[in-house]
Formats: sequence, C-alpha cells, structure tokens
Amino acid sequence: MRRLVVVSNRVADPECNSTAGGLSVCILDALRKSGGLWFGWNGEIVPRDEEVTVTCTRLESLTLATMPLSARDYQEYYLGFCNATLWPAHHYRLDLVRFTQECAQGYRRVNDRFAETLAPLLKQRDLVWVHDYHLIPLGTCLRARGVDNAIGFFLHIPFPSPEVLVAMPEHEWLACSLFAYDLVGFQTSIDKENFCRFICEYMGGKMISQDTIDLAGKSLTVSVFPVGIDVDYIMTMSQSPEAEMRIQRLHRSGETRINIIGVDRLDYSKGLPERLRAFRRFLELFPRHQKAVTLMQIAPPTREDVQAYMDIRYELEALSGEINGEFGDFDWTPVRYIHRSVARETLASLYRGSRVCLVTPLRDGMNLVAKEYVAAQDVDDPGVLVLSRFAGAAEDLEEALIVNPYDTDEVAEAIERAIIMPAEERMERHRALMARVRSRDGRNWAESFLGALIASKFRKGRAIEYLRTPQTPQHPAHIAHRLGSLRASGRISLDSGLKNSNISPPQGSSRKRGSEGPSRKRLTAILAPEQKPKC
Ligand code: ADQ
Repeated sequence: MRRLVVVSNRVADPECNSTAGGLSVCILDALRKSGGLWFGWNGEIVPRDEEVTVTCTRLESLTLATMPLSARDYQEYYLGFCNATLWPAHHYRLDLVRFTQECAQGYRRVNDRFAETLAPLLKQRDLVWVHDYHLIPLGTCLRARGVDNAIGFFLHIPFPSPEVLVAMPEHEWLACSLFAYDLVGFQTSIDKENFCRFICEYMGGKMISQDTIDLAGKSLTVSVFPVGIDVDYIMTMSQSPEAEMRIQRLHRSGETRINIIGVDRLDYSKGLPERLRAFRRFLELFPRHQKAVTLMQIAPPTREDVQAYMDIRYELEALSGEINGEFGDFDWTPVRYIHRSVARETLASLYRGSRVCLVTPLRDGMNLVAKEYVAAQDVDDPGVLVLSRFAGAAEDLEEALIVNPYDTDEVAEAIERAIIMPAEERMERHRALMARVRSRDGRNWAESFLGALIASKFRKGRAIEYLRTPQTPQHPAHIAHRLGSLRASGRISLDSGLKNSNISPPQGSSRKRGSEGPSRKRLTAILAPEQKPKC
C-alpha cells in the first residue's frame, strides 16, 4: 500500500479535541483512518532562520514531522503573504489586501524550505497531498528537487473569479504554479470554473477534456471534491449521555426556550457583524420572539496579529454589547458571545440543542459547521440550517434556507421562518440534507481525491501523447502546446521555437480584452521553474 504524506501549513495536535479550523479537522479525520506522515509548521516561532529544524513524532500509525517558523517567516509568509494577501483576495476582499515584495519573497522562501526539508523524507511510492493556499508553489519546489511522486493539491478556500484574481499581485505565477501538480482539487464547481476560466481566457490555456486543462504543453487534472465530515463521529458525540446533560443544562440555564447557534472562527469572511445585524433586525421585525430566542455565537480567536482580525473582534464585541443593551432585560440576554475554542463533544451537543444554526459567511470555501449541524440533529425533532449562498456548502445543501448574508431583512425573515417551521417540514428538509452530508462525507472526500490522484498520474502521460499526434488541429494554441511538449522532452526551447517559427502566442477570441496576457518569455519562465535552482 502507498503511504499517504499530507503537507499543510499547520500540523494540529491530534490529541487536542478543540481544534478550531476546518482544515485541521478534516485532515485529522482522514489521517486517523489511513495513517501516514503529516508535515508542516508546529505553531512555534524561533528568533532566527538557522534555528528552524524538523522534529519527528510517532503516534501509532501517524508520524508528525514538524518545524517552527522563524520570526521573519512568521511575519512575511504567514501574517503577510498568506493572510494579508492571499486570504482576503480569495475571499473577494480586495479592500483588505496588503502586499509587499518582502512578503512575497517570504512566501517563496518558506515554500522552498518546506520542500528542502520534506524531499529527503519521501519514499518512492508515497502519495503526496498538499493542502491549501499557504503552499501553492510547493509542488514546483518539490519537482525542482527531483521529486517525481504523485503530488496533488487541494484548495480549501474559494478560487476567485478571474476578474478579482487579476487584481492580486503575483496571480499569474501562483495560478501557473499549480501545473506542477498531477491533480488540483477544488471545493465547488464554481471554483474549478474560475480557475479554468483564468487559465483559458487570460493565459492562453485550453481545456482538453472535462477535467484536463493544458497550458503550453503542461497538462493538469482539475476536479471538484467537496470536503465532508465524519458523520458518525458527530452523531455519536451529539447523542451521548453527556451530550444529553449539556442540552438540558443549555435549556435550563437559559432564560429562553429557543437557541440559535453560530460557530465560526472570528474571521471577516464569516459575516459575523452582518449576522448580528440581521439578528437585531429579527428582534425589531418580530418583537413577539423577544425573550423567547437567544443567539449563541461561538467565535474562537484566530490570526490575532493581523490588523483586520483585531478590527473584526472590536466590531463584534461592540455590536453584541449594543444589542444586549438595547433589547436585553434582567431575565434575558439576547446575544451570548463566546470568544474561545470549545471541545468538539460540547459543540456537538450545542448543535443538537439549537433550533436554528446560522451559517452566513460572505464567502467560504465549503463550511464544515453547516454539515456538522445537520449531522448532530435529532431526526425526530431536527433544527433548521440557515445557509449563505456564498458558502461552498450551498452548492449541495439545497434544502437549507438559503440566504444572501448582505441582505439583512432577508436573513431576519429566514430566522423567523426557521423558528416557526412546522415539524414535518423540518424533518423533510433534514432527511434530504442528511442524505447529502452522508453521501459526501470526509471519507468519500479523501478516497475520491486520492483515487483521482493516482489516476491522473497515469492519465497525464496520455494527455501529452495526445498532443503529439499528427491529427491535432493546427490552432496556434495547439502549436504552442506541442512546442511545450517538445521543450519538456529537451528537444527544443519554447522561447527559440516560437521566435523562429513566426507563430503567434495563443490569443484572440479566448483572450480577455484589455489583457495582453503573459509574454512568451514570461510564460516559459513561469512554467519552467525547474530550470531555476530555487523556486
Ligand atoms: P474554516 O474557515 O476554519 O475552514 P469551517 O469549514 O467552518 O471553516 O471549519 C471550522 C471547523 O472548526 C469546524 O469543524 C468547527 O467545528 C471547528 N470550530 C469552529 N469553532 C470552534 C470552536 N469555538 N471550538 C472548537 N472548534 C471549532 C477552511 C475553509 C472552509 C472549509 C474548511 C475545510 O475556510 O471553507 O470548509 O477549511 O475545507
């Protein structure tokens, strides 16, 4: 059997049961089942680059290979390029994008260091699975070190529409770096379409099958793998005797009968101020529910060293204070705001004890909370999920009450509708949602990604063969592709090939107006980083 090697920015502690963060939760669930190696940052920061060394720890069938970040890496790579450039841009918040060349260099440097440290730990048949936006160029860095393993990449966050992406510095290099992988997975079909549209319309690439895209002779398999949860684990936790006791406490301790829950990292992408405003509007529009309903918002801290995250915290604290001041009474607190991590067992019981769950991000790759809430419900008396149309989960969970989180009145009305929804309708919706959550659970996600990774390694060779066949139409794009193939085989350099042949680079109908696209020289440089010692 092939060993699974997972690489992510942060390696979570498998023994800590209150990990707040979707990526750690789903990777841990996948690795617990298969065993293997998990490589990444241990969360520590050391003063100097020279102090960064790897440590291996064995936990049954799982090996953790972790290293600290240097203070410079933490500033430039983690706080800088990852969380002040990539994260806001991918969540359509160009107003929050901060970019400096130092941070971009830091990002390249850390990816390079990850590759340098990981490459010697790899065995020939290992399947390497790289996760998320922190490590987009890692595949290129590994290939530059001669790693020929099957390497797949999964993007947990949205891939923005090309019109937004092009506003982000370094976007061409980043998107093209993905061509070093054998497989790139996205959460939703919209994310995949956005990526393919960018490559085809702005870079002169071409779809050569439904899930294979080609750019200057490099082919890449792209597909959709909606991330899922461990349904039975959540169900078991939510039905334990301890969970039952917690639910009773929730209802006894509260001054109210109906609990609405929200569970999110305290992140501006999650739409928390908009949610609180919608709850306030609900109290205004439907005063008969006052004193009968409480919103419990659990929002653990995250990335607190980034200014935008400090701002959102102040905003949320001020808003919940305002609502409690305006509507609260000696026997009723409308908003209960909890700013810390909670054990997963406790979360599961809170989900089960809540009549409504508000999942209203402004943008979200998937959103696991939506799925966890569904899995934790009592099938005979389930609650109602109110879900933002901008969460990846909305592509699948159609039976939720789908809302536009920017529309305060619409969300307020959905809250009221959820509260008064008859039991029969709640059960019907829940049955359908549960079937969807179960059919695309965490195991299915990991198995289908890894299956596709193995298949794409094999298919990639065939796609290149296809491009060399004589019946390939002589469209400029195809010619460029073929030249790319020849360059890859060492028989021609793409640059000189194009220069000597009077062939225009792919452009015209598919190229976006106003976009000149990358020059031939630049495209060659972007796609051939293996010629450079460093990526
Ligand atoms: P996140 O942005 O972290 O994940 P999400 O998918 O909702 O968002 O996952 C959060 C996870 O953390 C859930 O499993 C939840 O139970 C847990 N959690 C949240 N608050 C907690 C708390 N207070 N205490 C303990 N646990 C808490 C990123 C992307 C998402 C994508 C996931 C997985 O942004 O869009 O769904 O990765 O791919």
